[in-house]
Amino acid sequence: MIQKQQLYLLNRADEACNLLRLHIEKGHVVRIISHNDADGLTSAGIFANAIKKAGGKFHITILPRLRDSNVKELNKSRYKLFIFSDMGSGNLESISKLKGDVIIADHHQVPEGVNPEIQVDNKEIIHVNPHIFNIDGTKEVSGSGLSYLSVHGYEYYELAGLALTGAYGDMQFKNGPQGINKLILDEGVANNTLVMKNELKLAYANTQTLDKSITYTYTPIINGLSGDLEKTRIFLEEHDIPKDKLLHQLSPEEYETLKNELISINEDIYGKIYTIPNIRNELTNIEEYSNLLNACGKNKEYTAAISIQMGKYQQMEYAKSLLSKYGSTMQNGIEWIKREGSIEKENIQYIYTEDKEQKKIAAAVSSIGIDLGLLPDKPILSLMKMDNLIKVSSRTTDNMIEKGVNLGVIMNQASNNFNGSGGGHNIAAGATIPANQKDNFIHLVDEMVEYQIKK
Ligand SMILES: [Mn+2]
Repeated sequence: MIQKQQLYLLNRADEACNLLRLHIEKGHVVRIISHNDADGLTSAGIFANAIKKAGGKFHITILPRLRDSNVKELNKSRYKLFIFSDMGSGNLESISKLKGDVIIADHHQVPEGVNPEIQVDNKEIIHVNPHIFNIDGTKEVSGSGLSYLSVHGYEYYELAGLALTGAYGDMQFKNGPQGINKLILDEGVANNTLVMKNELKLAYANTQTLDKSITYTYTPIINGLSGDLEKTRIFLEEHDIPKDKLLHQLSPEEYETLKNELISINEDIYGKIYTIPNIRNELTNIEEYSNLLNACGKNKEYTAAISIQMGKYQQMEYAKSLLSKYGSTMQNGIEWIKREGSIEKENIQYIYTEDKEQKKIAAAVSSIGIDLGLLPDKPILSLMKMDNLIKVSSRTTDNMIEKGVNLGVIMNQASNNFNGSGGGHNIAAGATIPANQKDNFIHLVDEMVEYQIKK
């Protein structure tokens, strides 16, 4: 059943599709600007695939963060249609000054006090954002889902897999797909472009040997094994399961043993997985696909990430090596959290790093640290030093959201207070601040969380 609010959003996305079609028919090169995480990369991949299939041309730029200066720079070019995906809702004013038509497919919160319905006389700006229609953009649809909806008029249902891959990357699958994500899943299943099956939910199962696959699994947590390669190897040895095989290479007996043993640790380890049929083995599992793209993004290998999505696999082996390295860097990150913990304030906690490898995984391990019980359940900031700036990534849990915490609002307001910038979702948000304001920023965020909880 499609709800009324969802229908409004779908109608808005259809307007975007009509505008895109118009520009493709006129032979315009479409300018796509998207985010560097798995969600942003699949958002760009969905638009790129759709435009190519429809006979059009595109030019993609992937950015870690959209600044007003990036938007200004775009005005020097003569594109007639700009698409911002998984970003843009935080930069409506500068985007409204662009000379061409605009589609924004973004699920981030619009900053407080800004009207999301921008109207400019001489051009079209179509803002496809769930928050405008009171739909939860944190759980029910991601940038990739909105991108999928924005090309939905073309009926390229084979892109449903990428839509869910991005949503997974933004951690929208904690309780299975909901809302718009569920609609996309159902549509994919109905068109045989997505398949659901019951399977062990091991990370990287199609690309990593079992010992690593189990160690690198954090959703769900396998207590005693997640993040601990040594204990995982002992566990496999004890049960006569070869550590250097891939999951699908196990004999039926070995598979049954592994399945039962893992279920006895955490029953959530066996359940529904979402797969894309008729694609290379490494990309069948949307979770693994998402991790692969994320690893490319973290290493700024955007061309690899986009070309793999377009079915060009020259850089696949390289992408897999990045994924493998990412897995071991994550594991080192868990060791780091185990060893040093976080620095606790009254209402929040934080970790700080200047190390290049740790910066890649700080945000991810901070929330896993909470899931593993290594860290307390308080909102966590990961502070990463970049020259004169500090990049802040903040995460919290559903439990804290229920108590009133909204990190998107806090990152936006607290960073503005120190001449920085920021925003995002209630559960995960980011900011950039001048390095010399670190302690003041932490103090302010601590107070703001206290205020939100007490309100
Ligand atoms: Mn996103």
